[in-house]
Amino acid sequence: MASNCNGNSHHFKIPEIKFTKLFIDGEFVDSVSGKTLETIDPRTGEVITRVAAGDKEDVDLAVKAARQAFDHGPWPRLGGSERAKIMLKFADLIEENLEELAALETVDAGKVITFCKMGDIPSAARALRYYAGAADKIHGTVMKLSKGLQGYTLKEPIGVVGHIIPWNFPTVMFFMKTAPALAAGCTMVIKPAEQTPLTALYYAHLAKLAGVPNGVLNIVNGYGETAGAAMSAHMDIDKVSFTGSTEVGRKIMAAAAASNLKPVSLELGGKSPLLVFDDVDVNEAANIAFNGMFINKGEICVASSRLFVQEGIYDKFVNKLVEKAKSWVVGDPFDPKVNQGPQVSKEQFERVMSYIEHGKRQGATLLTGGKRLGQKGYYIEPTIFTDDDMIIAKEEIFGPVLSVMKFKTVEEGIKRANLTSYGLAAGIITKDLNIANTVSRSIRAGIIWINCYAAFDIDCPYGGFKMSGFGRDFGVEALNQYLQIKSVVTPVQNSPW
Ligand code: TXE
Repeated sequence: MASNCNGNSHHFKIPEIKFTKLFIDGEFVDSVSGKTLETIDPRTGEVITRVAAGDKEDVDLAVKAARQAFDHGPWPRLGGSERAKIMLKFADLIEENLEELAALETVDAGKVITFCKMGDIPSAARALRYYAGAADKIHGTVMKLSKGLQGYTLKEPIGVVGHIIPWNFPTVMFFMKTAPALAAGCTMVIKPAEQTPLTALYYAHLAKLAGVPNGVLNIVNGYGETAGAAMSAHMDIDKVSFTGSTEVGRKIMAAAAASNLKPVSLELGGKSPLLVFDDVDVNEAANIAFNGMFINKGEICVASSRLFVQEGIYDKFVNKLVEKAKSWVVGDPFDPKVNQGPQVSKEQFERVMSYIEHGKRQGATLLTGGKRLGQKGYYIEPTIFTDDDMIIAKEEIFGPVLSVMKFKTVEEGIKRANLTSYGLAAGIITKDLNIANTVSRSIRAGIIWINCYAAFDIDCPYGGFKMSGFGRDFGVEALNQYLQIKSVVTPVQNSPW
């Protein structure tokens, strides 16, 4: 391990926390119960601040405001270009406050500041601009029907949307869900993860400054079992969009079915395979594979956590990975030299450590890492096991733990890659176009990267196959998730056709 700079935390200043209340109907308000929740600095385990904790009553108030804004307010009735104008302003305001937002995200989620500045926060502005560009291009189709009829379809906003989001990419998730919903003309209630409530409240403030009307965008921080459950069971929420665990995804779907049958879209976890073939440049491929796994401290749903390396280069490849792990800097995420910050919470830290212990007990070979770093905060060494068919290679760990496995033939690689109940992402590294094409068609996953990994673009939809969920974020597909189609049919009198 190159370094662990836990002890230096005090060198980096925590930004001032300006917003700690719920945001309902355009105002920052306390929760009805007066309850609050702690948000923790994962670098130290200390409390950053307390924010209002919403419950069913607060969700009811937020939904009421969103309903009113949808049924009677201007937002869904504005021309698309008018909504776009406000969204573009919102994007500009995010860029103007980039430094502060990046620091808030870093202290709340333990994400490295350089990535927050270059990736997460700018991606918010990008998402708003992308969907603003689509807001005035929402078209139906005209149909010449049989028996003297003609018809057309209208794409209408689906209504009041509930967004339930996780803690690993608080900003990216916030905008991958709210930007298309705003463009569609929906109104919404957002429940950020209880571990990372801070940036969402700042975004609410900026939305108001940009001119998003009251009631369109409401934020109820709170716990999943209370605020989250109240949203999925709500009779007046017309759609729920969720990213999180498979277990909670099931609960949300059941609650939606038992209430008003609202449609849901679910982006759940993964255990994504990356296949590396003999013909590659080992150094380049090892870079892709290493980053695919350890970026964002392994707290990324598409992490390439099952790495299959073809036998001809296996030994050399594994050595390269270990080399990379040794020069990977784990430490205070505010330090620009650092590659990996702390896991988001004590709970996640313990969960990851227990998987590591389980791997050791099951007899997996530990190549590097496997230990906590420092005495304070939730830092874990980048950990690499070689193993086959063990629990650690099957279940989503959601931390810096990689399983490397050896394979012989293309057919075997495909078969083993598909041996999972998940189907979120996969990667292939090869110079052979035919192998790349065959494997990409054969793997059951929502996004396949060839000779790159975790290469996201707002214009490229992604989402799950199998138990990784359904529905798509990003791209025009995401916009369609917030629209519904109405068909209008009318007779054409005296038509000669
Ligand atoms: O997720 P939860 P957790 C996976 C990853 C991780 C595991 C557990 O494997 O280790 O899930 O993480 C809200 N009704 N992913 O426990 O609980 C919750 O408040 C409605 C993968 O943190 O699913 C938060 O806002 N909502 C993933 C959100 O759901 C409920 C990202 C996600 O939390 C609820 C995160 C309920 N009953 C975790 N219970 C990905 N796909 O990227 C909780 N929530």
